[in-house]
Amino acid sequence: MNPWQIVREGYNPAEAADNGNRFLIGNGFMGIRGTLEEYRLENQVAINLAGVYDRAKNQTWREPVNAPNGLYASLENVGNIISHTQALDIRYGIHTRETMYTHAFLKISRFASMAEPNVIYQQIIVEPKNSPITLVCGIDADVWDINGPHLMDMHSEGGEVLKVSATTYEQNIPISTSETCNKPHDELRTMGHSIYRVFHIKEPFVLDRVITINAAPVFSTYESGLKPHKNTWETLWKNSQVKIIGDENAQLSLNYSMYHLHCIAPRHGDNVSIAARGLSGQVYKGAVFWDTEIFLMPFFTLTEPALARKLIHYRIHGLAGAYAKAKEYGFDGAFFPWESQDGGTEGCTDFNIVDVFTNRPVRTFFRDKQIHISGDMVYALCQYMDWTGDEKLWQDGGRTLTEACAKFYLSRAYQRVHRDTLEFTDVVGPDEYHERVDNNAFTNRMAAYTLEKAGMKHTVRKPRINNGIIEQFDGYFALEDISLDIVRSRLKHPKEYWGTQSGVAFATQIIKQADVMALVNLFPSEFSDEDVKKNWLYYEPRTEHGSSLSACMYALGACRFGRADLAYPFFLKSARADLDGGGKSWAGNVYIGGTHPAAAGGAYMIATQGFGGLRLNGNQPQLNPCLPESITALTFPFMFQGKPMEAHITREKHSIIS
Ligand code: IFM
Repeated sequence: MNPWQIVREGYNPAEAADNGNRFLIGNGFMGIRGTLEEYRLENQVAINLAGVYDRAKNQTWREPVNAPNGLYASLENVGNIISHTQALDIRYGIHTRETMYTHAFLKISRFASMAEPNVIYQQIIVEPKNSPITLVCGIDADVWDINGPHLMDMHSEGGEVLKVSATTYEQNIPISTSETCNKPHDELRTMGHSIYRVFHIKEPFVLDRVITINAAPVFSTYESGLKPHKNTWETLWKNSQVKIIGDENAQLSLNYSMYHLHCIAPRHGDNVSIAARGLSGQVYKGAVFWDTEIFLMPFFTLTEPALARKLIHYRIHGLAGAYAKAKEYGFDGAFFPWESQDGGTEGCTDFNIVDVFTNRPVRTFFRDKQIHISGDMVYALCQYMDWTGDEKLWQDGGRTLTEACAKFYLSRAYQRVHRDTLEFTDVVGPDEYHERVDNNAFTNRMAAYTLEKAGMKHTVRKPRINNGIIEQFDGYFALEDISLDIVRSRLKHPKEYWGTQSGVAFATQIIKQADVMALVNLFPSEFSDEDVKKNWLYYEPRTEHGSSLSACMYALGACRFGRADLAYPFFLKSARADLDGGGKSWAGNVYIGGTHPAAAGGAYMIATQGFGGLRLNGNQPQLNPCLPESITALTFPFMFQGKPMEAHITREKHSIIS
């Protein structure tokens, strides 16, 4: 098995959405869905731009913008498809398709340059078999949008350079796609604003095209773009690759996860972070959730601290939006957006789901009640500072952020007159199927952590514990305790949302995703291995894993009590989320398909913190491995307080080399 190669045989347009995620390429500035060159918007083709948002006319939801597709290419008069392969080289982010038609062979390769953020290189090889073939390639101006259209005043130009330019509806942000190529075309063709070059091909033919997004056209060749691109990838892997010995599938799957994380890291922009669906499209409004701080930060903190700092800085920069949100609800301090968009503004609405039965928007409480979000920011900041030793970030806004979040919690807290502890009522914890609950254990701990870090002396109410089991929120144990299968059997529609007060899970103990398990993992020193085990055994059968954020927390938990065998399937589930596809694509009538960066970040956490057992003990990194049977050795580089280190783990011994 080649641990750097993803291959799919056979031509199946029904797989376009899954393959679009599976074969994504990207360079942090943009993500290019892994669709075929001849596909158009109905197949979810997208060049998705990081951090560029728009609200289209008459739409309530803002979402990120897709650029006109400069990668379009198709053959005419080629007959039927005889064989077809789509492949992704995940070491260097190179997408290739090879198709044998009745009358020609076609191979197209492409990569989004890691060295030149605005640039995509494409090479088209056509080998006619017995009759002349026509190649049409250019810029398809019909852009896939979920809540569009976003591109206004579109116009196109053709000549040596093809160009389609437009401006966004809301803020007139210029968006352009340009294309150059290394051969003269036979004719130009236009369709609406789309513009194509046409080549009549009689002999084997190689065409190099360079597509630039929001930048001046680049005249170059595929080969010359490839070298700096590959060099950049080499450096990224040198600083991050986790080497797994003994288990090729685990190696491939983890490489794949980390490939995605590298593709979406916003190395080139300021005040940009990572959206919950990465750069795979407009789902979840392209917004940044707690996924980044809790599930992605460990990867970047350990492998690319400068990028991790940027991610925190995005939140510091977004404090104004968090102050505004707190004020909107009558609170002090900083209440961070649940779905953060450009500038740290809130993208989440009060009606985030559409009911499948009535097609009416449903009141959801993610925006106003999922208050653990502010504590998640403080947690990520402090973890970053502990691992990197970057105390300066505290002066550069970290302290302000922490104090502002603490102020928010103090103003949001509830105190009974006869008690001296603070409570947090009417909240939503990580388990979104139970809305408006009191004293969610995870939320309370995040609030307490924030108050501690801000130097405020207040006690927050601790969770109730029954026989070692932490009650997820007040009254949870009294809910109907039935199996996942029974709850599932109560569904009346495959797309039905399980949460909200009328959802099938709401009155039961079935939870959407790791909640208590997230708590015990994020605060490992406060829970013994035995505590973790008891809670794992209780909560796992009650967890639907309806979010891709869930599996990694259960894997990490299982490693705590030495059960790598229980962790391993959750590891593969996290690492292969986008490779295997098949995750939930609908929340009610709202489309939620796309890639799952948090699962990818979770896979990295499982490998390093779970299987490797990497943790800070006092001020020193240490290992406490829990290797699955199939893995005989694990090595990985990481940065600790400015120094490169390497963890070496086998079943017999382990060490950290600096
Ligand atoms: O942040 C998550 C949330 O925890 C569950 N629903 C999806 C969000 C984005 O991944």
